[in-house]
Amino acid sequence: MEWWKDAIIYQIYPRSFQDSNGDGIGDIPGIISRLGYLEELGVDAIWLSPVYRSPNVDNGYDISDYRAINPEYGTMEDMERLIREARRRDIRVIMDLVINHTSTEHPWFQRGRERNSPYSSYYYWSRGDGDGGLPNNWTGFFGGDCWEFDVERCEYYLHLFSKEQADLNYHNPAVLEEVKDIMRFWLDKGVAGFRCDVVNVLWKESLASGKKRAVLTGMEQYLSQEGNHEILRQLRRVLDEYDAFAVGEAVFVTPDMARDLCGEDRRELDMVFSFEHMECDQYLVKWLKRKFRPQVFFECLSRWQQELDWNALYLENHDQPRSIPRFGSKKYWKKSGKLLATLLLTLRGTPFIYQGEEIGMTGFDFARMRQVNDVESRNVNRILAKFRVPAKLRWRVISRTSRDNARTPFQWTGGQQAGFTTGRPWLGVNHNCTKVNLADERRDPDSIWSWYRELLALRKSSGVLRRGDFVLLEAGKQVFAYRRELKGESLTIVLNFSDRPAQSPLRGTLVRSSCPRRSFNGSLQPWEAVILEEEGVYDESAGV
Ligand code: ISL
Ligand code: CA
Repeated sequence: MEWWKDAIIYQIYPRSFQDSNGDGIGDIPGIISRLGYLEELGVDAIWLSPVYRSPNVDNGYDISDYRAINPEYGTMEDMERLIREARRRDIRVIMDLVINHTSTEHPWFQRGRERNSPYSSYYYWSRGDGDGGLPNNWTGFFGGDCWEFDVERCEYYLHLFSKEQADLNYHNPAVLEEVKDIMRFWLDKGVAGFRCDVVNVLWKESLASGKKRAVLTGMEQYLSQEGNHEILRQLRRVLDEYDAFAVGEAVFVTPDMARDLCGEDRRELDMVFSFEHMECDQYLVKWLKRKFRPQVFFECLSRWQQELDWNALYLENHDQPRSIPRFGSKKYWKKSGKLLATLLLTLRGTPFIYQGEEIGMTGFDFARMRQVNDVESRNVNRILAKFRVPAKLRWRVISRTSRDNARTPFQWTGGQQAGFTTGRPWLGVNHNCTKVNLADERRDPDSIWSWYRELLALRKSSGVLRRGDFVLLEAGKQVFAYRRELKGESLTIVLNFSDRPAQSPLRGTLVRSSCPRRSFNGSLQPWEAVILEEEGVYDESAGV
């Protein structure tokens, strides 16, 4: 039924969305209490970051029981109520499916430590090279090597992420059967589908050492292998039993690789989250920031628009620092927030709004490492300290890139703890909640939030925006312009990514502008976004 092609999906990071019982931790009853808000905003589905039982080393991405709810978040009854209440409001629920690894507290891992247990080969165990060396030279996503010695079994196990997240071994067919059962368990409860975590690294072709790289040495053994495609095709059969949906998080993918994961003829995923546009402001690794170059960003986005029939569109999620300080301008906070909203909601694909993005949240305002929770940031801090990088420089790197930037509590109001909790929040609330908060923005017709709502409604009412083709008009140093076309109708979008005004050769009847104006004569204010209709004919002489 492809409902997801017309949908706008909202990502919830449950721990930081809404606390209901004053323990400082967001929870499922909290989410239920905000369904009215999500309905008012106009989203069609919510994707919940993991709510399964977990020791929370990686905030739920380390699962110890796939069929239980983390008691901090509520009960199974709460979850069932959420699904029900959401459905009543025509909002689908999508769960996070983390199947590359489990927590080392998962019973499979615990029992698998014994060699003659049926779970013995659910994970990658290896003795290493015999004289104290590791089994291979691979390096992990959170920095450092990716083998941990288990004293009980006297062997190393593989972990591409933290050492508390052991990689599952799909060479053992029982593992895939377990995953299928887990999917059916949740699909039977009425979830509409899954966001599949790091879904292109499941299959490790071999454990051979790899060519040394700046990031992820060894990736050629597991990045988008044929074995991985076979796994996805099997998962698709389960999804098809329920007409369910799947978006995959695909790391280090090129458009070619992405097409193989979600091309219509492939029968694997419906769409993928890719990363290239998130890498426009870095050298090699995310910790090495460089100045954001809008043109590189435009070219990247256009390439993905042109090369894939359908994209999962996002500018933020729980792993990425907030988009305004990154791609926009702190000085032009409101204007650049509106411009980024326009970008997200006018490209071809399914837009994913991350909680807080719709009010222009800007990351954390922490002053020191002690305030940071993210396991990745902590690992990196430790590694940098080992290499004697001074604390000040470490903090500079981490404060700009830490995933906690996206994880501070949602700013509902300008009051105590931003209305997130009556207790002490698990992660610090940004003090700018007095200025950036839903309560104020909802009252203000000129706010970022009001702009989101308006664009959501516009996209809903416009077949061109939902389904139209993408045609690139300009990817300049500061202006990004494109047309969406469907059956002879078209809309032109012009975005000025700069603190300076700009001039565009494009003309048309004004549909929307993020600045107050009645018509459009080609001049754009700083960070202005305009949507034009009909006569949006491009002047070829200006050159594209
Ligand atoms: O930036 C990255 C790669 O360029 C990483 O953030 C990577 O995409 C990410 O670590 C993978 O993300 C997913 O799996 C992790 C979990 O920590 C993340 O929160 C999740 O989104 C392990 O499950
Ligand atoms: Ca709580």
